Amino acid sequence: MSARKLYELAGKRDNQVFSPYCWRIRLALAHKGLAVQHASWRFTEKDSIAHSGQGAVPVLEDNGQVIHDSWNIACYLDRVYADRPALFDSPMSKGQALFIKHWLEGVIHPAMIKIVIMDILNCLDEKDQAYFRQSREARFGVSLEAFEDKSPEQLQRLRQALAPVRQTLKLQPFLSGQGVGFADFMLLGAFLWTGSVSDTALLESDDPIAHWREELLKSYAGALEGVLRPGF
Ligand SMILES: N[C@@H](CCC(=O)N[C@@H](CS)C(=O)NCC(=O)O)C(=O)O
Repeated sequence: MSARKLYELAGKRDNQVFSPYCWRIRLALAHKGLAVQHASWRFTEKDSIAHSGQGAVPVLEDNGQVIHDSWNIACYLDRVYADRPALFDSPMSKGQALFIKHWLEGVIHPAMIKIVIMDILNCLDEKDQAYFRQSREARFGVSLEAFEDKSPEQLQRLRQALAPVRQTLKLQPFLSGQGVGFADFMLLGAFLWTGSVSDTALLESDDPIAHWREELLKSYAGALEGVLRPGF
């Protein structure tokens, strides 16, 4: 058995993984060429990750260490496996990736979740549905049905919010520059999250971001095999 284990959020099926934060780490491990055993986890299985001292995934076990939080895990992987391909190629790029993390989580995820909230609910294991509804309705202050917005205007708001990515990709192949880095995995994680639960097209097919996404999906196909929704 691998000494490395990643707990990832799953839906009805064990291989229906969809958390944006877990995708980041699945991609980061693949980038570093580190083998890992995947453990499917549901929201209501708090006991199985209690040893991490909190209740959210991803959680990584690695040679006796238990690390949680995708950003912390990425920093840990780059520190401990510094001889492998980098997630951040300098302290400065790490600092800038931290800005991208907060921009994604503060601007892009919220714009996306309004579009796919009911798709997320529908993909969840039965035992998670009541927990998800109750915790998210408390967070958003309205019913999930009232929160959902699949209107063309909401899609447009998301596409406009992604303009800095489009501008960046006109001048360089990746968010991280000339090579792929954790900033790319954080954005790709957001698209894998929405694409794993929903068939709503968030990008137009001629969007340069769609091209970037396709290229990365091809490069990391091995890590995504068996867990991508058919047709993604
Ligand atoms: N800041 C954390 C966020 C992790 C997180 O929110 N994970 C969600 C799954 S997408 C979770 O496990 N939530 C537990 C819950 O809602 O009870 C990270 O980057 O890893």
